[in-house]
Amino acid sequence: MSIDSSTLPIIYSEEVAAARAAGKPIVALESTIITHGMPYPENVSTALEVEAIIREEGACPATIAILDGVINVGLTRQQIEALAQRDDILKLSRADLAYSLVAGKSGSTTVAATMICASIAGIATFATGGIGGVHRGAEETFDISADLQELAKTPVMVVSAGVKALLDIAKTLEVLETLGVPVVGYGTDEFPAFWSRESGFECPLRLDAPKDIAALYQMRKALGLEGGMIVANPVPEEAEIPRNEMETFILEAIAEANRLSVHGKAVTPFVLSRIKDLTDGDSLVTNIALVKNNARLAANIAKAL
Ligand code: PSU
Ligand code: MN
Repeated sequence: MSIDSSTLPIIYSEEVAAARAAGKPIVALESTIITHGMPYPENVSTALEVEAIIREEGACPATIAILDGVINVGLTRQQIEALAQRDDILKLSRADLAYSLVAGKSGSTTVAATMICASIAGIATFATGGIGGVHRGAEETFDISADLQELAKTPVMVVSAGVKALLDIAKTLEVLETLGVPVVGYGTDEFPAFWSRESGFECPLRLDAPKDIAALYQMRKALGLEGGMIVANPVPEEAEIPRNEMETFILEAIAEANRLSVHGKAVTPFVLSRIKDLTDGDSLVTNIALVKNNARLAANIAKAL
């Protein structure tokens, strides 16, 4: 048996196929946020609203997932709804993407796996909520998201509201610097912390216009530098939860995760869901607002490219 890049199991939705043929700007979207990041039914409404924002801005949304062993670039409304309600969907990253294809399984793609699929599909811009990073206590657990290494390898720009404040932000920024990943604040000098506009850390780089972000991406390519970039886009002010308010809930959620020995892939979904309960759903409202905000910016960067 022979498998190569020409026989990859990959299909494009009608909308994405048409956009590719017309050379229209496309924005990739991940599906782990649907299956493991948000509860039903907010996961469905958010996924559909995020797609609508990208269309409104004049770009084409491409939500990516693996369905029965096939990479789907662009999902129909029915496919998003079905994915959002199933609880047997694998959370796929670089380590298990190929496995899902060979085993004929269905899985949602994390930031890392979405970047890989987007790159295969020739899509350079990707919007999410927050990338994975170095977890607090990583010096004991070694829990560092594969998203960081992917950013060092795969040429996709990821628009993110910084990194989730449940992570160790200082260590995450250090690792990104070591890996040579540009971290660009959009209109901000402060690195944002997902639910909050402030993290207490400076953003290494700053650009204020989508066209400049597109130019930076092209300049890196021209220099022969591999890898992607993070565009750090702070949550809109009216939707933010201040950092000191969040910290109490984060500490409680992490302590609970430790007590229950939650580990590996389950950590991020567990902590997100506990934080949602501890904040009476407020963290979810903020999460939804920041994803939409990132989708709008990503569409404008894709247009500038
Ligand atoms: N952003 C969100 N919600 C999420 C995630 C990101 O707003 O659920 C997901 C992304 O798919 C990211 C993953 O890649 O969490 C990180 O998981 P881990 O820490 O296990 O690498
Ligand atoms: Mn992890």
